[in-house]
Amino acid sequence: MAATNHPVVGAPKPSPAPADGSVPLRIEIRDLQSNNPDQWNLYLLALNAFKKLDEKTDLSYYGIAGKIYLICIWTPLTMSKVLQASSQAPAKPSSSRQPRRFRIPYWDWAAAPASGDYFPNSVGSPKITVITPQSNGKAVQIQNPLYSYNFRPLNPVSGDFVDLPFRTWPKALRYPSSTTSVNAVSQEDQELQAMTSQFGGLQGNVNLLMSDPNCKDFSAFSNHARQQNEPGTFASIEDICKSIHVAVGGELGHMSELEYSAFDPVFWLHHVNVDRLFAVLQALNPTSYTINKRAGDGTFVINRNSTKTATTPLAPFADATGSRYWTSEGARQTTSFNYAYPETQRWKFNTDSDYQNSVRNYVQQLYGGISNQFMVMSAASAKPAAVAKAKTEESLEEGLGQNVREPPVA
Ligand SMILES: [Cu+2]
Repeated sequence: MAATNHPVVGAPKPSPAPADGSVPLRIEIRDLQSNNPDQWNLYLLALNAFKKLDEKTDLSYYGIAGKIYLICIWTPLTMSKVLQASSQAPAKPSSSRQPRRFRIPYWDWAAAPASGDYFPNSVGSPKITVITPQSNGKAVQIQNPLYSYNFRPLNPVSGDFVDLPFRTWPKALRYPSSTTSVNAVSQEDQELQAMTSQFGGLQGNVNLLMSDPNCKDFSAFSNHARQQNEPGTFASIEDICKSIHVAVGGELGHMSELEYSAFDPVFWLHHVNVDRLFAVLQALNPTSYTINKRAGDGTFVINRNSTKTATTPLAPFADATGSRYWTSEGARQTTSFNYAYPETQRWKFNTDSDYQNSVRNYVQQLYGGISNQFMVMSAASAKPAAVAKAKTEESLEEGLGQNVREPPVA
């Protein structure tokens, strides 16, 4: 592959740009599916088209999944932009599908799903229903682009797939039925079981990250390096992130192995959610977004023992110029990349404290299940709890409302 720097600029702004500074939202996958069938359809068609791009090109699914897996947080940006481009084609000629408003969805594995599918049905099914440009408005079944990735061709001599059994499997697998057979299949019931049984712990850990004073510092909530040396600091996003990889992939499933994880399409839904949790944490702790530290061993873009700060270039992620790199300072706000989350619609609030209250309400509503019940049971605090709950529902409605209120489709 050519050593080209592809600028990371995010999906395009809606045109004309809204006067209030709002940007389109990334929506939870189950909400996107049930609240916005048209964008959902667009997503599946775009992902399908994207996965068929020539594996030899940098910006194919294969090119991105195989080469950029190293830096989990940034890959969905790249992915979102490319998916956006793919979404243009199936949308034509109907402009009402609003491909410019399409944003890659996330899978919130720490919030209780209304339908009880702790692993989304839409990701675990081999087939899925869509309306294609050729199907005359009728729903037809296709191979589900969220289910797996078929290697075309599998190329074991390229060096990408040097490990057995990965170099023999023609597609990405979850809980492979055999670790030696070329014909292994995914065992979907197992990741559903794992996600269901681990749900309570995941929800509690996310709540802890968002609420515990020990987790207010970026170095504490972002990674587990600190945990080893400083007892008393617990869950980090990195720890939670890893546990999802393993719960979804199972033994020798693609998600469980760093080098191969991005070939399972659920990787992107998962990492968009990690990006979202960072955005929420930053909203709650706006001055804590970087670590000034010596780099230790270094990497292929970071010199050994060099000091990293908020203005250190984040190679290889080039900005719009194509020749300079993003920095932590420059990449603080997701709005710089033309997207936000239901929780992080800053433009709706007059003051920082109103905004933070709303974010805290979201966190309580989504992840604070147990403490919420406790408060309601206590007579003294029943009223404040009820007020907080009502406020939260209002904010949630506002959050999802943008998606729901989009102009009706033709
Ligand atoms: Cu990851």
